[in-house]
Parts: sequence; structure tokens; C-alpha cells
Amino acid sequence: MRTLSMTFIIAALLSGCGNQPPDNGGGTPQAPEDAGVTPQEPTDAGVTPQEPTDAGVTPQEPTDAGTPPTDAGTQPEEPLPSGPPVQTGPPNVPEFEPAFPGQTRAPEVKSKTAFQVTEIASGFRNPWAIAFLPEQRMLVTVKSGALYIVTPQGAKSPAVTGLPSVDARGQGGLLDVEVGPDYAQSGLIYWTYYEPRQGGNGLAVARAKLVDGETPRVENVQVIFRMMPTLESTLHAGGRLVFTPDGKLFVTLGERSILAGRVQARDVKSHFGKVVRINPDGTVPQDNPYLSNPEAKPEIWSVGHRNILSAALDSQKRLWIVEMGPQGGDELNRPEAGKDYGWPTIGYGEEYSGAPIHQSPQGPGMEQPVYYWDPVIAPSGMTIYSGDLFPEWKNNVFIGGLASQALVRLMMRNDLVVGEERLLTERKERIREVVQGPEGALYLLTDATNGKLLKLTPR
Ligand SMILES: [Ca+2]
Repeated sequence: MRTLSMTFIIAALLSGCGNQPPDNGGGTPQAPEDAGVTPQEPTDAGVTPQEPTDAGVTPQEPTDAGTPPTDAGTQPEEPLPSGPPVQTGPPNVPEFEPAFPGQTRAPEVKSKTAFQVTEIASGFRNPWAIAFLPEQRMLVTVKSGALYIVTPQGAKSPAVTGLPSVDARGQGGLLDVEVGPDYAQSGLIYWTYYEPRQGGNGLAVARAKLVDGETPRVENVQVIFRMMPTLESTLHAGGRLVFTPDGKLFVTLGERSILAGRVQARDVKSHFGKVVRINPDGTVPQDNPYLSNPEAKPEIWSVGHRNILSAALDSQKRLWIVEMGPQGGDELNRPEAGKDYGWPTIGYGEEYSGAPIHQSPQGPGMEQPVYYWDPVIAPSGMTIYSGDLFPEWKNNVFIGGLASQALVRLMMRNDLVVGEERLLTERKERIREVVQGPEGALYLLTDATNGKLLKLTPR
């Protein structure tokens, strides 16, 4: 273990991760997050950072030195990747240095397994999420508010009727969908959407019984969670759903981007910029971390996030997320109960204008990201591979890349990133969603007005 960690640190140091000297090529041109769909963010220069809500908490290292390797798919004797990172151009924020070796710009790795990409279906207008029904059929959402059932061969149902209307402006609309853990008995499906409200909008989670058939519909729609407060913003409401094996439901939220929302990201009286955890009927689990604070929203699991568009469980059933950061500040985090991930007080990025946001990327009482990207990938969608079709990819993290137009693969060891790959870059498509199918293939959605459902299988 210790030898491994040491080897890792030495390898990381040799590879010169972080703060590379600028070179004249290789840098990906910067695109605004979500270019093409999303209005550019306001540049809130001069944001006053919120006071820490739980000062006195000891910052925790994201390294798990001293615990056994958790990455069962990687043989401990396998040498760690070394060499230059994917990004060799200058970072946006060269003055911020990583908190530990390997926190950014891990060595580039290349998959040895040959794979093919099959286009299962197309013609989805900005599709957002996939969830698997029995018999490998899929639910597919599109941002404007439609939900389809798609067969493994790519045949699409008519749009499912009975869903509530959505506010589809900006980043809003119908977002994630999940099949309930008791679907076989209850027929329940769950989804997130920007809910139009008096005085603005907000993310909501609904569930309903799916009535399958030639003209599918949902019945008995129940809104089980409403992000509060209501605010007029078309941006940063998060929206990923993750069920855990103990029957709880994580919902990832954003801070609405505008200043009035951003300053609430570390405030436990607000849902903005939080991971929340609820029961499938919307009630609050009695072991949630903020229940002893009468001022806090009881659904909160973790605070200090910007806009969480990627979330998945690992083989130990722990939640991992990727946050859409500002320019130069996308973050991989593993949110733990009651912890503060620092936005907007700390971070590695800057405003799109180039104006500073943070005095420092590190601070007391706030967690460091496991990994960050500068320049950004613009993440959306995430899966941690557990299938058998790609043994090489076991326990690797896959993230959709919007502005980066890639499927991002992270090789992990001891909860740290030791290698990074950009797949599918030749396709030049924005990747909105990545999920693992029941047979171990990866399924993707491209973000476009003619969005595609793609499948990756070994060749
Ligand atoms: Ca953070």
C-alpha cells in the first residue's frame, strides 16, 4: 500500500502533473460550457464569498492512504501510467497549483481493447438521459419535455403522455430519468425537470407509474421533491438521479448561476448547490447529516457544489459526481455526508471573462476535489464501469464531455485518478449522457438537434 502510494506520487511528480509550462500546441480551444445550447453565463465578478457554514471542520484529504486498494479491477503489481497528460497547453488559471500530485493532468492512457460504435437511433432533439427498462429497452428523455421508449434495435415509441410541462429555456427542460428499484412490482419511474413556478422555476423530481404499450403514458404523477427557493434562472439546476442499494435516492442540484443563487451554495438554508438524499416517496431519511440543525434543509447530503451534471455509484456503492465548473474549474468529487465542497469560496477556475472568483483554491473546512480539469471538459453524464464486456475498463470512470466533445475515461487507483483518456474525439460530438447497459455495453447520447443514441461494444 505505502509502496504503491509512494510509486504513485513519484510517477505523478515525474509526469509533471499540474502547472505545465505553456507550450505552443495541443491545447483544446476553449468553448463556453454547453456551447450551442446554453446561453453564456453571466460573469459575476466581485462575488462576495459566503462565510463557511461549518467552520472548524478539519479539511479531509481525498487520499485514502493506509486503506486497502478499492480498485478491484486493477492488479496492484501493474505499473502506474506515466508520461504527458491529455492537455499539454497552458491552463486558464496557472497561478492555482494543485493541492497534491495527480489532482489534475494525470498521464494520458490509451485503451487496448478495440471497440465499435453502433448508432442505435437518431433524431432526438437534445436528448438528455437514458434509463434501462426490462428486456434492454430504454427510456430516453429529450430536453423539450418528451420521453420515449426505445427498443434495443432503435425503434421509438410515441412520446409518453401525462408528464407535467417543463421550463425548457436555457439549460432547463426534462432532464434525467431512472427506473424505480421496485419497477417490476410498482411500474414506477422517476425523472427531474425544470418546473415552471410562480415567480420563476426550480428543479423538481417526479415519479409516476409507467403504463407500457403502443401508446405509453404515465399515471398518478407525484412531485416528490422541489428544489427551493424558487428563482428566475434558466441555468445550473443540476438534475441527476442516483438510487442506492439501500433504497435511497440522491438528487444532484446546481446553484442557478446568477449571483443571488451562487451565494447560497454553501448555505444549508437553501437547496442550491447541494447533493440531496431522499426516500423514493420524497420523505427525509432519518440518518441525513443536517437533521440536528433546525435551520437546514433536511434533504441535504453535502454542500458547496456548482452545477452537478454527472453522478454515479462505484463498486462500493459510494456516490461520485462531476461538477460543471467555471472556466478552468471542472471537478470530480466523492461527496460524503455533511461535507462542504467549497463553491463559490474555493475552486481552481475563473469567470468566463477571466476575472478571478476565488482568492485561493484551498481553504479550511472545505474539501478538495479528487481531480480537476483546467481547461475544462464540460461534463454531463457519468458511469463507473462494472461490466464484463470490457475487463480493461473495470472500475474506470466514464464522463460525457460537451465542450470537449469526448467520452472521458479515468483510470483510478485508491480513489485517485492515475490515467486519463479522451475517446470518440474523432466524432466531434458533444456527449450528454453515458450509462452502462445490462449486458455491459456503454450507451451514449449526443447533444445535438439531431441527437443520437450510440452503443459501444468490443470489436
Ligand atoms: Ca469544490
